[in-house]
Amino acid sequence: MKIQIISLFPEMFEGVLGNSMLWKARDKGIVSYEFVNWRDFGLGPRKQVDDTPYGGGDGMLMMVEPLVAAIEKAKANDPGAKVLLPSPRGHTYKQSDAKRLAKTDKGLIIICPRYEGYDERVTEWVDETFCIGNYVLTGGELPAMVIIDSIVRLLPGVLGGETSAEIESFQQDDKSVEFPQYTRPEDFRGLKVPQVLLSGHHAEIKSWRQKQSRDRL
Ligand code: 4FV
Repeated sequence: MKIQIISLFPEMFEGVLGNSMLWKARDKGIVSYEFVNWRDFGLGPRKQVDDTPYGGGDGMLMMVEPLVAAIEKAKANDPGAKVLLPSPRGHTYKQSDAKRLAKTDKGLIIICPRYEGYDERVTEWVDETFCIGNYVLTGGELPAMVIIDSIVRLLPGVLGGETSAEIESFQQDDKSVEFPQYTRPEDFRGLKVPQVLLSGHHAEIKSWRQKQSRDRL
């Protein structure tokens, strides 16, 4: 899977994409991360990429021209890629979206907004807009990292035990959270591991775990 990231701050991704599973996935050739710096498409001598909002209002907006130029550059690299835009105006991003996007054989182009937002006309070049939560961030880089992490870990060959993704939270229905889990020691400062988990009775363990799984609060 080719993942292209359009950002003014590509260096922000080094720590996240350069470590652990996301790095191993790249190392195994399962995914590639490429950056398109949309400053390169800025207008005029000062490579302008933002401007004041029509109709007034505080702050600056991302201009449509530099951004569409950056998207078209990324599309030229991967014509079939899906263009994703993290934004508070988007659909709430869920595990089912991660599963669906991980299953597509298409590449991804993820835009990372900055400033107060973007010129709405850019959405003509966007396939899906996602909101990762009802709070406001300084930029789209963190939402992009969240989306990338949630998709890449589902790609075949990334997670160690292939099955582990199946039993985890939100996997079946975007709302059920997985059962609580324990590991050594059996007794930590008087806090004991539930006896059933030490019993070896798999059927009892299975039903205990089902009872413990619940919908997210
Ligand atoms: C956001 C979110 C988010 C809004 C203005 C970036 C910021 C700034 N994106 N889910 N919540 N974006 O807060 O996706 O440009």
